[in-house]
Amino acid sequence: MMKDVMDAFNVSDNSKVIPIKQGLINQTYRCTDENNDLLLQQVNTNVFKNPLALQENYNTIYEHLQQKKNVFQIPKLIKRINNELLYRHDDGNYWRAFSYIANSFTFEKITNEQSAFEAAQCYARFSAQLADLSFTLIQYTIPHFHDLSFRFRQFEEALAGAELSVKKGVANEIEKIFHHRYIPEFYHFITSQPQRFRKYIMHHDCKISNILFDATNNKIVCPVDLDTTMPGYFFSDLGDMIRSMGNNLPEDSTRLEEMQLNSEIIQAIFEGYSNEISPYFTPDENTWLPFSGHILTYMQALRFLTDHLNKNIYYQVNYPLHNADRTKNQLQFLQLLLQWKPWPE
Ligand code: GN1
Ligand code: MG
Repeated sequence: MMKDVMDAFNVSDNSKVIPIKQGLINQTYRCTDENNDLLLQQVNTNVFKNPLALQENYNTIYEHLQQKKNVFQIPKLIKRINNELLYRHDDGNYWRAFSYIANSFTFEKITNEQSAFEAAQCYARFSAQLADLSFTLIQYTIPHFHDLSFRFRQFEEALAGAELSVKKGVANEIEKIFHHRYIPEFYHFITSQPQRFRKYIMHHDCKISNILFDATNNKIVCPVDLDTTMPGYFFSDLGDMIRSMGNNLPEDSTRLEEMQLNSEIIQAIFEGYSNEISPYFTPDENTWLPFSGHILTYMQALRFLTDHLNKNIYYQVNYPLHNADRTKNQLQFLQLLLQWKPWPE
């Protein structure tokens, strides 16, 4: 199978193929020979129903960034003969290829405040660079992706359809989701005030591992994994950074008594992000920016819990209670965020 894919992108048979472990969604391999160094990636079509939309968005973003001076260069898409952006294997799977940026590396885990600051600055600059790109040129690769009202409805449906025994096992978590109901209510308020809260093109997956660093000087090269880059509200990117980098434990750790909120890292993220983005945001967005982490952490707990109730149809799991454990972890982190900066009246 791999050979067909390699042939499709003109990768020679004697290339060195290394699987790249990243994320919960796509399968990626690095292929290297004397002439080429590229990433082959299988698109997860359960998640991304329209793989061509991913590729077209990528091209649009790539070309838009090319026109800007002195900004990061994102990896180039490798096209097939006759300019095709995707390869569809006989087994129905879709594959694509990117150039591998030489001498780059990613962090799995944030280690210091300086990198957190720079990563946040990078994601903010990315949105800023795309601020003059018309929304009509970007396709919604996952409709309602960070739409908290929609996520709440999905949760309610999953709850209605779940087996009693499954529900009983996560009764506490279900209760907490309802307890923090004011968060989806605040989201509803945001969406009902279009003058005060606008949309911007956001990355929507701002993990530290989605940033390439230069191995020589440790400077940031560019953000990668642009599949969910599309219009969204002010909280998405900052919120996901706080959620994913501000927690001292991995998002599926069960050692909850050891969980700590890393306030220095969160402050660095906040500064790096808000310094760059504030001029673009409305006064209301700037006021509510510090609560981005609460919204995203709640949304992630909701998504993991929904998937657990649905018996794990979306996220990859290593054991049956994996999504339940992820939910507990995210709810604990939400609790720490609330204690750190109390939600206003
Ligand atoms: C998924 O696979 P990864 O890490 O890029 C998910 C994100 C979640 C994340 C939680 C398309 O991202 O929204 O925050 O898992 N991406 C999609 O680990 O659903
Ligand atoms: Mg991703």
